[in-house]
Amino acid sequence: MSSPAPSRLPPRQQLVAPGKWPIVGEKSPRDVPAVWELCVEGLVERPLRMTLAELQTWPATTHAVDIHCVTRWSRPGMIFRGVPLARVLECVRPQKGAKFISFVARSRRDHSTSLPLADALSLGSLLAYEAEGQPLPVDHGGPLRLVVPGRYFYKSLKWLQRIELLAEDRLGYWEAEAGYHNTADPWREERYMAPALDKQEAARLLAKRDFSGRDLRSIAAAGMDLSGLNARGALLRDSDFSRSNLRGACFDGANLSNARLLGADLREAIFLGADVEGADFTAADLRGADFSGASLFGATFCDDSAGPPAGARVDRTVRVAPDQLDALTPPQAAFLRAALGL
Ligand SMILES: Nc1nc2c(c(=O)[nH]1)N[C@H]1C(S)=C(S)[C@@H](COP(=O)(O)O)O[C@H]1N2
Ligand SMILES: [Mo]
Repeated sequence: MSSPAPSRLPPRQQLVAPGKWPIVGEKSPRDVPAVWELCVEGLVERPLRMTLAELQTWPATTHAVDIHCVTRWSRPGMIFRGVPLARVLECVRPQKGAKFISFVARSRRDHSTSLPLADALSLGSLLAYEAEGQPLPVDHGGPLRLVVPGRYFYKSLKWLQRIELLAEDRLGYWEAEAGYHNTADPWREERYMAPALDKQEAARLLAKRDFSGRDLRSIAAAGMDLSGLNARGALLRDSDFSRSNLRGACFDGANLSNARLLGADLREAIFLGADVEGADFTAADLRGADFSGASLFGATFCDDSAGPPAGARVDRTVRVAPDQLDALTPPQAAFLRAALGL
Protein backbone atom coordinates (compact mmCIF):
# COMPACT_ATOMS: atom_id res chain seq x y z
CA MET A 1 0.00 0.00 0.00
CA SER A 2 1.68 3.19 -1.02
CA SER A 3 0.32 6.59 -1.85
CA PRO A 4 1.62 9.20 -4.26
CA ALA A 5 3.31 12.28 -2.89
CA PRO A 6 0.73 14.79 -1.72
CA SER A 7 -0.13 17.42 -4.29
CA ARG A 8 0.51 20.12 -1.73
CA LEU A 9 2.54 20.60 1.39
CA PRO A 10 1.33 22.18 4.62
CA PRO A 11 2.21 25.88 4.96
CA ARG A 12 5.93 26.70 5.03
CA GLN A 13 7.03 23.06 4.71
CA GLN A 14 9.61 21.92 2.16
CA LEU A 15 10.61 18.53 0.81
CA VAL A 16 13.80 16.91 2.06
CA ALA A 17 16.25 15.68 -0.51
CA PRO A 18 15.08 12.34 -1.95
CA GLY A 19 16.00 9.43 0.29
CA LYS A 20 17.02 11.62 3.22
CA TRP A 21 15.54 11.06 6.64
CA PRO A 22 16.98 13.48 9.19
CA ILE A 23 17.40 12.42 12.81
CA VAL A 24 15.75 14.97 15.06
CA GLY A 25 15.80 15.24 18.84
CA GLU A 26 17.26 12.39 20.85
CA LYS A 27 19.63 10.23 18.80
CA SER A 28 19.44 7.01 20.82
CA PRO A 29 17.40 5.28 23.52
CA ARG A 30 18.69 4.87 27.07
CA ASP A 31 19.58 1.30 26.14
CA VAL A 32 18.23 -1.50 23.99
CA PRO A 33 17.39 -4.49 26.20
CA ALA A 34 17.43 -7.97 24.69
CA VAL A 35 13.67 -8.11 25.18
CA TRP A 36 11.82 -4.87 24.43
CA GLU A 37 8.71 -4.49 26.58
CA LEU A 38 5.68 -2.27 26.18
CA CYS A 39 3.22 -1.59 28.95
CA VAL A 40 -0.20 0.01 28.73
CA GLU A 41 -1.62 1.25 32.00
CA GLY A 42 -3.49 4.02 33.79
CA LEU A 43 -7.26 4.29 33.30
CA VAL A 44 -7.76 0.93 31.61
CA GLU A 45 -9.82 -2.13 32.56
CA ARG A 46 -7.03 -4.56 31.77
CA PRO A 47 -3.49 -3.22 32.01
CA LEU A 48 -1.15 -4.90 29.59
CA ARG A 49 2.52 -5.71 29.55
CA MET A 50 3.86 -7.43 26.48
CA THR A 51 7.08 -7.96 24.61
CA LEU A 52 7.70 -6.56 21.17
CA ALA A 53 7.84 -10.14 19.87
CA GLU A 54 4.31 -10.69 21.17
CA LEU A 55 3.10 -7.46 19.63
CA GLN A 56 4.57 -8.58 16.33
CA THR A 57 2.27 -11.61 16.29
CA TRP A 58 -0.75 -9.27 16.20
CA PRO A 59 -2.31 -8.34 12.85
CA ALA A 60 -0.27 -5.49 11.43
CA THR A 61 -1.07 -2.79 8.91
CA THR A 62 1.04 -0.79 6.53
CA HIS A 63 0.53 2.94 6.26
CA ALA A 64 1.97 5.55 3.92
CA VAL A 65 2.54 8.53 6.18
CA ASP A 66 3.53 12.07 5.26
CA ILE A 67 6.17 13.19 7.75
CA HIS A 68 6.08 16.90 8.57
CA CYS A 69 8.73 18.05 11.01
CA VAL A 70 8.17 21.29 12.87
CA THR A 71 11.57 22.50 11.64
CA ARG A 72 9.97 22.72 8.17
CA TRP A 73 11.11 19.59 6.38
CA SER A 74 8.62 17.09 5.03
CA ARG A 75 9.02 13.59 3.70
CA PRO A 76 5.81 12.37 2.10
CA GLY A 77 4.77 8.77 1.63
CA MET A 78 6.98 7.08 4.22
CA ILE A 79 5.91 3.47 4.57
CA PHE A 80 5.47 2.34 8.18
CA ARG A 81 4.31 -1.06 9.35
CA GLY A 82 3.01 -1.92 12.79
CA VAL A 83 -0.02 -2.49 14.97
CA PRO A 84 -2.75 0.15 15.06
CA LEU A 85 -3.02 1.81 18.46
CA ALA A 86 -6.77 1.16 18.20
CA ARG A 87 -6.20 -2.61 18.44
CA VAL A 88 -4.11 -2.28 21.58
CA LEU A 89 -6.78 -0.07 23.14
CA GLU A 90 -9.53 -2.56 22.27
CA CYS A 91 -7.56 -5.08 24.25
CA VAL A 92 -6.91 -2.95 27.36
CA ARG A 93 -10.36 -1.24 27.30
CA PRO A 94 -9.98 2.39 28.38
CA GLN A 95 -12.19 3.38 31.29
CA LYS A 96 -14.93 5.97 30.80
CA GLY A 97 -12.88 8.73 32.38
CA ALA A 98 -9.87 8.19 30.08
CA LYS A 99 -9.67 11.29 27.86
CA PHE A 100 -5.93 11.60 27.12
CA ILE A 101 -3.14 9.27 26.22
CA SER A 102 0.49 9.74 27.16
CA PHE A 103 3.43 8.01 25.50
CA VAL A 104 6.76 7.60 27.29
CA ALA A 105 10.08 6.65 25.75
CA ARG A 106 12.85 4.48 27.08
CA SER A 107 15.26 7.39 26.81
CA ARG A 108 17.59 9.26 29.11
CA ARG A 109 15.16 12.07 29.69
CA ASP A 110 12.07 9.82 29.71
CA HIS A 111 10.92 11.72 26.65
CA SER A 112 7.15 11.85 26.32
CA THR A 113 4.28 13.27 24.32
CA SER A 114 0.50 13.12 24.60
CA LEU A 115 -2.70 13.36 22.59
CA PRO A 116 -6.41 13.57 23.28
CA LEU A 117 -7.52 9.94 23.19
CA ALA A 118 -10.12 10.65 20.49
CA ASP A 119 -7.49 12.26 18.24
CA ALA A 120 -4.98 9.46 18.78
CA LEU A 121 -7.63 7.05 17.48
CA SER A 122 -9.14 9.09 14.67
CA LEU A 123 -5.72 9.94 13.22
CA GLY A 124 -4.90 6.25 12.82
CA SER A 125 -1.88 6.14 15.15
CA LEU A 126 0.41 3.20 14.65
CA LEU A 127 2.86 1.35 16.91
CA ALA A 128 5.46 0.95 14.21
CA TYR A 129 8.38 -1.48 14.06
CA GLU A 130 9.19 -1.27 10.35
CA ALA A 131 9.93 1.60 7.99
CA GLU A 132 10.31 1.22 4.24
CA GLY A 133 10.15 -2.58 4.62
CA GLN A 134 13.04 -2.76 7.09
CA PRO A 135 13.15 -3.03 10.87
CA LEU A 136 13.02 0.50 12.23
CA PRO A 137 16.61 1.78 12.69
CA VAL A 138 17.50 2.51 16.32
CA ASP A 139 18.22 6.20 15.65
CA HIS A 140 14.73 6.51 14.18
CA GLY A 141 13.01 5.03 17.21
CA GLY A 142 13.62 1.33 16.67
CA PRO A 143 12.68 -1.19 17.75
CA LEU A 144 9.30 0.45 18.42
CA ARG A 145 7.96 3.95 17.87
CA LEU A 146 4.65 5.70 17.72
CA VAL A 147 3.63 7.16 14.35
CA VAL A 148 0.84 9.73 14.37
CA PRO A 149 -0.26 10.70 10.85
CA GLY A 150 -1.54 14.25 10.41
CA ARG A 151 0.50 15.82 13.20
CA TYR A 152 3.96 17.36 13.27
CA PHE A 153 6.42 14.54 13.75
CA TYR A 154 7.22 15.47 17.36
CA LYS A 155 4.02 13.62 18.29
CA SER A 156 5.60 10.43 16.88
CA LEU A 157 7.54 9.24 19.91
CA LYS A 158 10.69 7.16 19.40
CA TRP A 159 11.53 4.10 21.59
CA LEU A 160 8.00 3.61 22.85
CA GLN A 161 7.96 1.84 26.21
CA ARG A 162 4.89 2.96 28.12
CA ILE A 163 1.39 4.11 27.25
CA GLU A 164 -0.74 5.66 29.95
CA LEU A 165 -4.44 6.54 29.78
CA LEU A 166 -5.29 9.69 31.70
CA ALA A 167 -8.29 11.78 32.77
CA GLU A 168 -6.32 15.03 32.41
CA ASP A 169 -3.66 15.83 29.85
CA ARG A 170 0.00 15.60 30.80
CA LEU A 171 2.14 17.77 28.51
CA GLY A 172 5.02 16.03 26.79
CA TYR A 173 8.68 17.02 26.77
CA TRP A 174 8.73 19.42 23.81
CA GLU A 175 5.29 20.76 24.66
CA ALA A 176 6.23 21.54 28.27
CA GLU A 177 9.92 22.42 27.92
CA ALA A 178 10.13 24.10 24.56
CA GLY A 179 6.69 25.59 23.96
CA TYR A 180 5.76 23.29 21.08
CA HIS A 181 2.07 23.50 20.27
CA ASN A 182 0.09 20.77 21.98
CA THR A 183 -2.18 20.12 19.00
CA ALA A 184 0.53 20.18 16.31
CA ASP A 185 -1.69 20.22 13.21
CA PRO A 186 0.66 21.08 10.30
CA TRP A 187 -2.21 22.29 8.10
CA ARG A 188 -3.04 24.93 10.69
CA GLU A 189 0.65 25.58 11.27
CA GLU A 190 0.38 24.87 14.98
CA ARG A 191 4.12 24.85 15.62
CA TYR A 192 4.68 26.76 18.82
CA MET A 193 2.72 28.47 21.52
CA ALA A 194 3.47 32.19 21.49
CA PRO A 195 4.83 33.01 24.93
CA ALA A 196 3.38 35.92 26.83
CA LEU A 197 5.77 38.68 25.86
CA ASP A 198 5.75 41.81 28.01
CA LYS A 199 5.10 44.56 25.46
CA GLN A 200 6.80 47.33 27.46
CA GLU A 201 9.85 45.20 28.13
CA ALA A 202 10.04 44.29 24.43
CA ALA A 203 9.77 47.96 23.44
CA ARG A 204 12.57 48.84 25.89
CA LEU A 205 14.87 46.11 24.51
CA LEU A 206 14.10 47.17 20.92
CA ALA A 207 14.99 50.78 21.76
CA LYS A 208 18.28 49.69 23.39
CA ARG A 209 18.92 47.19 20.55
CA ASP A 210 20.03 44.70 23.15
CA PHE A 211 18.37 41.26 23.06
CA SER A 212 21.35 39.36 24.44
CA GLY A 213 20.37 36.24 26.34
CA ARG A 214 16.66 37.15 26.26
CA ASP A 215 13.68 34.97 25.50
CA LEU A 216 11.89 36.96 22.81
CA ARG A 217 10.21 34.14 20.93
CA SER A 218 7.69 35.28 18.32
CA ILE A 219 8.66 38.95 18.71
CA ALA A 220 7.23 41.18 15.97
CA ALA A 221 10.11 43.36 14.80
CA ALA A 222 9.39 43.75 11.09
CA GLY A 223 10.48 46.90 9.29
CA MET A 224 12.51 48.30 12.20
CA ASP A 225 15.90 49.97 12.34
CA LEU A 226 17.93 47.56 14.44
CA SER A 227 21.36 48.01 12.93
CA GLY A 228 24.08 46.76 15.25
CA LEU A 229 21.56 44.78 17.29
CA ASN A 230 23.14 42.61 19.99
CA ALA A 231 21.15 39.38 19.97
CA ARG A 232 23.89 37.10 21.25
CA GLY A 233 22.38 33.92 22.73
CA ALA A 234 18.84 35.24 22.36
CA LEU A 235 15.85 32.97 21.87
CA LEU A 236 14.18 34.38 18.75
CA ARG A 237 12.34 31.39 17.42
CA ASP A 238 9.37 32.30 15.20
CA SER A 239 10.28 36.00 15.36
CA ASP A 240 9.57 38.38 12.48
CA PHE A 241 12.39 40.67 11.30
CA SER A 242 11.16 41.03 7.74
CA ARG A 243 12.57 44.11 5.96
CA SER A 244 14.34 45.25 9.14
CA ASN A 245 17.73 46.92 9.10
CA LEU A 246 19.97 44.44 10.90
CA ARG A 247 23.26 45.59 9.47
CA GLY A 248 26.14 44.31 11.57
CA ALA A 249 23.80 42.60 14.03
CA CYS A 250 25.25 39.88 16.23
CA PHE A 251 23.22 36.65 16.47
CA ASP A 252 26.04 34.48 17.84
CA GLY A 253 24.59 31.41 19.53
CA ALA A 254 21.06 32.71 19.05
CA ASN A 255 18.09 30.54 18.21
CA LEU A 256 16.37 31.90 15.10
CA SER A 257 14.54 28.75 14.10
CA ASN A 258 11.62 29.49 11.79
CA ALA A 259 12.30 33.24 12.07
CA ARG A 260 11.19 35.43 9.17
CA LEU A 261 13.99 37.61 7.85
CA LEU A 262 12.56 38.26 4.39
CA GLY A 263 14.08 41.26 2.73
CA ALA A 264 16.09 42.19 5.84
CA ASP A 265 19.36 44.07 5.55
CA LEU A 266 21.78 41.59 7.13
CA ARG A 267 25.01 42.91 5.68
CA GLU A 268 27.94 41.99 7.97
CA ALA A 269 25.59 40.26 10.42
CA ILE A 270 27.13 37.38 12.33
CA PHE A 271 25.47 34.07 13.13
CA LEU A 272 28.35 32.11 14.68
CA GLY A 273 27.01 28.80 15.98
CA ALA A 274 23.45 30.09 15.71
CA ASP A 275 20.43 27.88 15.11
CA VAL A 276 18.78 29.22 11.94
CA GLU A 277 16.84 26.04 11.15
CA GLY A 278 13.81 26.83 9.04
CA ALA A 279 14.61 30.56 9.02
CA ASP A 280 13.53 32.43 5.91
CA PHE A 281 16.15 34.75 4.34
CA THR A 282 14.34 35.21 1.04
CA ALA A 283 15.39 38.50 -0.60
CA ALA A 284 17.56 39.45 2.40
CA ASP A 285 20.88 41.18 1.80
CA LEU A 286 23.48 38.84 3.27
CA ARG A 287 26.66 40.30 1.85
CA GLY A 288 29.46 39.94 4.40
CA ALA A 289 27.33 37.82 6.75
CA ASP A 290 29.05 35.03 8.67
CA PHE A 291 27.25 31.72 9.19
CA SER A 292 30.26 29.78 10.50
CA GLY A 293 29.11 26.86 12.62
CA ALA A 294 25.45 27.78 12.27
CA SER A 295 22.85 25.07 11.80
CA LEU A 296 21.08 25.78 8.50
CA PHE A 297 18.67 22.88 8.49
CA GLY A 298 15.67 23.73 6.32
CA ALA A 299 16.58 27.41 6.00
CA THR A 300 15.44 29.18 2.84
CA PHE A 301 17.29 31.77 0.79
CA CYS A 302 15.22 31.88 -2.36
CA ASP A 303 11.60 31.28 -3.20
CA ASP A 304 11.60 28.13 -5.28
CA SER A 305 7.85 27.55 -5.15
CA ALA A 306 6.55 29.87 -7.86
CA GLY A 307 7.37 32.84 -10.01
CA PRO A 308 10.78 34.33 -10.62
CA PRO A 309 13.14 33.44 -7.79
CA ALA A 310 13.38 36.22 -5.24
CA GLY A 311 16.77 35.22 -4.01
CA ALA A 312 18.72 36.56 -1.10
CA ARG A 313 21.62 38.80 -2.01
CA VAL A 314 24.53 36.42 -1.57
CA ASP A 315 28.06 36.60 -2.91
CA ARG A 316 31.52 35.31 -2.02
CA THR A 317 31.71 37.57 1.03
CA VAL A 318 29.12 35.37 2.79
CA ARG A 319 30.76 32.81 5.02
CA VAL A 320 29.15 29.37 4.82
CA ALA A 321 31.14 26.13 4.82
CA PRO A 322 30.32 23.70 1.99
CA ASP A 323 29.26 20.96 4.45
CA GLN A 324 26.67 23.28 5.97
CA LEU A 325 24.84 23.20 2.64
CA ASP A 326 23.99 19.51 3.18
CA ALA A 327 21.30 20.62 5.61
CA LEU A 328 19.42 22.47 2.88
CA THR A 329 16.91 21.21 0.34
CA PRO A 330 18.48 20.67 -3.09
CA PRO A 331 17.08 23.88 -4.69
CA GLN A 332 18.24 25.98 -1.73
CA ALA A 333 21.68 24.36 -1.71
CA ALA A 334 21.99 24.89 -5.46
CA PHE A 335 21.04 28.54 -5.14
CA LEU A 336 23.66 29.17 -2.44
CA ARG A 337 26.35 27.15 -4.20
CA ALA A 338 25.92 29.22 -7.34
CA ALA A 339 25.82 32.50 -5.46
CA LEU A 340 28.89 31.61 -3.39
CA GLY A 341 30.77 30.37 -6.42
CA LEU A 342 31.34 26.94 -4.85
N1 LIG B 1 11.99 9.69 22.35
C1 LIG B 1 11.97 10.73 21.50
N2 LIG B 1 11.06 10.75 20.51
C2 LIG B 1 11.02 11.80 19.65
C3 LIG B 1 11.90 12.90 19.78
C4 LIG B 1 12.84 12.87 20.84
O1 LIG B 1 13.66 13.77 21.03
N3 LIG B 1 12.85 11.75 21.68
N4 LIG B 1 11.84 13.96 18.90
C5 LIG B 1 10.61 14.11 18.11
C6 LIG B 1 10.79 15.01 16.97
S1 LIG B 1 10.86 16.68 17.27
C7 LIG B 1 10.80 14.55 15.68
S2 LIG B 1 10.80 15.61 14.35
C8 LIG B 1 10.84 13.11 15.41
C9 LIG B 1 12.08 12.80 14.59
O2 LIG B 1 12.11 11.47 14.27
P1 LIG B 1 13.33 10.95 13.39
O3 LIG B 1 14.60 11.27 14.15
O4 LIG B 1 13.10 9.51 13.20
O5 LIG B 1 13.27 11.73 12.10
O6 LIG B 1 10.87 12.32 16.58
C10 LIG B 1 10.07 12.79 17.63
N5 LIG B 1 10.10 11.78 18.66
MO1 LIG C 1 10.54 17.76 15.14
